[in-house]
Amino acid sequence: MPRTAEDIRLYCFSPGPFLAGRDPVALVEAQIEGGADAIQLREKNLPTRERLALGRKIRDITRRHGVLFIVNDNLDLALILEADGLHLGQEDIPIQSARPFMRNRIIGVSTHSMQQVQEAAAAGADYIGFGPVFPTGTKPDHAPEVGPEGLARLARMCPLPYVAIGGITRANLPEIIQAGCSRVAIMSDILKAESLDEIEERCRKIKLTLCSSRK
Ligand code: 3NM
Repeated sequence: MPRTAEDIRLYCFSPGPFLAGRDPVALVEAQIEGGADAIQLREKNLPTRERLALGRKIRDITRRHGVLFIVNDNLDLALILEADGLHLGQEDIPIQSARPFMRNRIIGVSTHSMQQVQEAAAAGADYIGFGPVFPTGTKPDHAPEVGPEGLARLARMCPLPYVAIGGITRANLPEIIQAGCSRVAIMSDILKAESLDEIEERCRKIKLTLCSSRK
């Protein structure tokens, strides 16, 4: 069972823009059944109260399955929901401000350059998200792509567990692994699947590929 950021291989999400009229809890459950190690509550378009209500349900399932539950952006929700971790973007509150509240819980940070990686490490992040590796429609106005080359450079210097993110698919996963990375965060290539079974199956294949790579 994953306990720390170190243990994460497959990092998944609440459905956000990929809900398409389906049950968000079932979508999360399918990803967990397929082997997700962490679920991030990322619902930028939901009003806070609805985000909190969905967060409660996801907290319940992740706890039952022993999967890490991480809240994006909102320290208040992370605390109310007793999340295992908080994920911060470059424009969110700094790690130093969140740390006294999160104490020995996980704090992750989105980074898009080596300088941001170094700053996150110095500020005491437990893991970083690094990307976008490839172009992605999921995050409008994203930073320039770092590419597999950027990821390979990171692999040589990164003092923290890092999760590759942005445009990662089953098709380009070998390039990520080739770059020395064995932790990925994926939204669209999993959540665009039409059925719950297919979501589970995609997760299972990705997880197996990650776990059979050595790093
Ligand atoms: N953060 P998909 S890219 C949430 O670069 C997010 O920090 C990114 O979704 C970053 O797997 C991204 O559909 C979108 O590309 C990930």
